[in-house]
Formats: sequence, structure tokens, C-alpha cells
Amino acid sequence: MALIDLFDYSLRGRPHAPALDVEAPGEPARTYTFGDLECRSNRLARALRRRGLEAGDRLALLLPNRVEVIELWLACLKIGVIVVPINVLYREREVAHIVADAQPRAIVTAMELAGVCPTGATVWDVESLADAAAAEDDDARPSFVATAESPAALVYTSGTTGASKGAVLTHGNFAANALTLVTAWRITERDRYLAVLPLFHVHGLGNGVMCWLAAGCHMRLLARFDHTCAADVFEQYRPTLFFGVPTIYVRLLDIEASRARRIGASMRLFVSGSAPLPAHVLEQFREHFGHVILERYGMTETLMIASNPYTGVRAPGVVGPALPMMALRVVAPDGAECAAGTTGEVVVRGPNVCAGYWNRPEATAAAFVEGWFRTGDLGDLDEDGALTLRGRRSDVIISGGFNIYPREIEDYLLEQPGVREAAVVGVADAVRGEVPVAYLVADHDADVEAIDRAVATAFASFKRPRAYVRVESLPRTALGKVQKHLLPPWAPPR
Ligand code: MCA
Repeated sequence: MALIDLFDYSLRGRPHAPALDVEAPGEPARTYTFGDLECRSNRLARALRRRGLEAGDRLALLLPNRVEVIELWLACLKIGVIVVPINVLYREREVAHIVADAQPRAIVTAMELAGVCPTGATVWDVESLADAAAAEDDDARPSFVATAESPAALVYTSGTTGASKGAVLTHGNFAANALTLVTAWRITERDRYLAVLPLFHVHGLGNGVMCWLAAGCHMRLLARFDHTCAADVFEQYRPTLFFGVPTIYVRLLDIEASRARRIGASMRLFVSGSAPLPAHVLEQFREHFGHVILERYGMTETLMIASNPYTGVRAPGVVGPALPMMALRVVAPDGAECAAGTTGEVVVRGPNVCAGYWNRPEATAAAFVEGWFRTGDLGDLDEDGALTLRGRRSDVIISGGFNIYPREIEDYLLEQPGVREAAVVGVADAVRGEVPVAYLVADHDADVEAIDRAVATAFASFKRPRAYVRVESLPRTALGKVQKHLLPPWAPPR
């Protein structure tokens, strides 16, 4: 089956039902029915074909949350085009890497973001593409048949090497993920889903948008999460379902207690993922909103792996047992299965796991061991099969739910004048979870401010080190590997 077949229960099965409220920049919120989305995406699919796109071609989307992202997704699914979502916070260097790797036929973007597109790339303005779609007179669905194995998206994620790789996510991966979550979290057409997460990551997209389309519920799509007006949005929309990263839940704790109670009273389920949810946040949120946040665990490459139960105990610090259809094991370095309570690497297999990395057979081979995908996360299982994460095999930093690969920043720092050695580490932060801090061994005339400016130009803002600490040398093992845990601790100035 193709992913669109799953969404057809909503697109064709509930054509008159209100599907989506969304605000376009500078305009009041607009409502679309599932039938509107079906017809609009059919026209868009035709417009994309008219511009020469064929099944198997890639189309990059560098877009903030807006209705066209959803329509482009549906249009691409309908004609077999592979979507390559790009983080809107990325700078030229980061976008150029993805474009060089995925070789999209075009990048669809909003004019204010076009400046970060690499020179030579074909760039389509989303507004003019929408106009071209509106000018199509036939709104029947174009003919194309995808299978579960057809790639639907390349979602870029960095491995330990620092260079980001495209995880090939198929129609079947997304369909299995959505079906599992709709069942596990009891999402129905009666839900009202408040969507604040960016649609260029699998949390907002594969979980949010795809559960909405599979269940046929109502969604309100915001351009982004803004903590200064979050309470107003909750009170106006009265959602029943919300997905967030821990930073968002920390921000929501600022809502005054009586308002928080009122918001909680009409909510059904708060889900957290993308970074560890601190136990004290879960506890304060329960006191404040009257809800125990449901924590789950996933990765771009595997979509969702494990989830706390909908009914039953949602224990702090535990991400729950494997989701239905997903198999999960904890293994020792020699590959032997660990006994309950013993920490090892989490490996998974099942229909949610990606087909591999785009054009990278070696990386794909290294990621799988006998069919099991190596997550790089460390954890242990209890007697009932519930997983507790204990850390990561790689030194990825998660800030506000965005992943940062130190190696990418370190390599760039080493290119800067006067920098001899560099190490980037994550430092605990009450709001973002972690923030990056750079340690430099540098000539005494090295200009750290100029280095910081260069970093800020080259990378998304969340990757910019919060501080630069000069050290005489980096602590290393006998084999020369940097021992980051031995670096002098850094604390933010008060
Ligand atoms: C943050 N910024 C954004 C966005 N989010 N800009 C545009 N669009 C966004 N969506 C920028 C701000 O402009 C600002 O940049 C900086 O980030 C911090 O913004 P602030 O308002 O202070 O935000 P906050 O209250 O701290 O909240 C940040 C956030 C954001 C909204 C929680 O971090 C976020 O959207 N996180 C979600 C990431 C996500 O979806 N991850 C899923 C990955 P400046 O510093 O320049 O002023 S998928 C995944 O991990 C796996 C698969 C999984 O299991 O889910």
C-alpha cells in the first residue's frame, strides 16, 4: 500500500469535514476541508508534473510551517516524488550540503529564505508555485501507483561523522508509524491536534501531520511555537492532542496555574519526544496541568520505537516498551543480548525503520547488524520490556529538540585562523536541555569574537556555541581520542 491510501480515509472519506486551520503570514486563519486539501494537492501535483517532475525525482522544501508544505507533501506522494525537507534555520553551508547530496530537481522556498539556497540550484518560489497550481483546471488525482517500498522522503540526519546523511523513509515506514501511533495513543477523528513543531523534522511531520491525516481529526497549524502566546492559543483552540519537545513543556510551565488547569481540563493527551524529558518537568507539569506527559522515543531513521502506555503507568525517565510491530533489543558490544537491568546499545527492527542512507552503501551497512538498526543510544530494559535510556554512544548534543553533531562544528572551528584544536560539548541548560560550548586550543592572538561571528554565519543559530573556553590542551587518551568528560566544567555567567 502507498501512504496516500491510508490518508484517503480522510481525504476521500471525509471530504466535507473541516481538516485544518492555518494562518498565512499577515492573513487571518483559514479553514480547509479534507476535500479542499485533496483537490488543491491534485492541482499542485499536476503543476509539478508540468514543471517536469517525475517519480523518483527529489524535491527539496525549505519552508516554514504553512499550508503549502502539507499540499506539497500530498502532491509529491501522489506522483512518486521524494520530498527532502530542510530545516529553515539552516545557513547556506548546511543547505548546500543537503542539496549536493540529494540532487533535488528544485528547492521550493519562500522568498525571504531564498538567500541561503546554493547558487546554481533551481529555486521555486512557493507563492508562484501555488499560483501555477491554482491555474490548473483539472483537479482530478493524477495516476500513479506507489508501493510500501517506494521512497517518500530523504530526511537529513547527521551520523557521528558529522556529515549529514539522508535517511530514506518509505511510504511503508510512514504508514506503519502513523498506524501504530494512532492505535497506541487512541487518536480519532474527534481529536483536535495543535501543531507547533516544525514540519521539516519527523516529529512534527511523521507523527503530527501523518497521525492527523490517518485519523482524520482536526489540526490547527502554527508557524512555530511561541511561548509568549501559547496560553492564548490553547484557550482559543481548545486542543485535545499536543506533541512537543521538552523545551516546549518547560516553557508551558510558565503559564499561570489556574489557566494551566483550564487548558488541561479540555486536553486528552500531551506527548513528549526528541530529547529526554526531565523527571521534575513531568512532575511539575502533572501538578500544573493535571496531565502526566506521555514520553516516547524515536529517531529520524527509525521513526517511533517505544512509547509509554496510554493507559497504565507513565513512569518518569522510562520511554516504555517497543511499539507494536517494532522489535527492540539491548545488546553488548559483542552483539550478545543483555539481561534485564544491564545497559547496552539499543538496536531495533520493524516496519518503521528506514531503508538506509541515500547513496551511502557503507554508512547503511555500518548502521545495520544482521537486519537490526543500531540506534547509538544506550539503555536497559526492565523485566516487563520497558526501556530506560542511559546515554548515547555518540556525543550528539540535543538543544531544544534539535540535534547538534559536535564534529561538524569542531571541523569548522579547526579551519579558523589560530585554532589548533577544538572540542564541542553539551552543557546542561534548564530550558533547552543542553547547549553547545566550545573548548579551543588556540594561538594567543586568535580572535575568538571573529571566530564566533564566522560560526554564526555558517550554522543554524542553535548550533552556535554559548561560550568559547580557551584551554592549554585537550585531555586525550593514549590513542589520541579527546576525553570530553575531563574538560574543565563551564557554567553560564550569572
Ligand atoms: C526555533 N527557532 C525557530 C524555530 N524554532 N525559528 C524558526 N522556526 C522555528 N520553528 C529559533 C528562534 O528564532 C531563535 O533563534 C531560537 O530558535 C530560539 O527561539 P525561542 O523563541 O527562544 O524558542 P524557545 O522558546 O526556546 O523554543 C524553541 C523551540 C525550538 C520552539 C522548542 O527549539 C523547536 O521548534 N524545537 C523543535 C525541534 C524538533 O521538532 N525536533 C524534532 C527532531 P535565535 O537564537 O537566532 O534568536 S525529530 C527527532 O528528534 C526524533 C525523530 C524524535 O524522536 O522526535
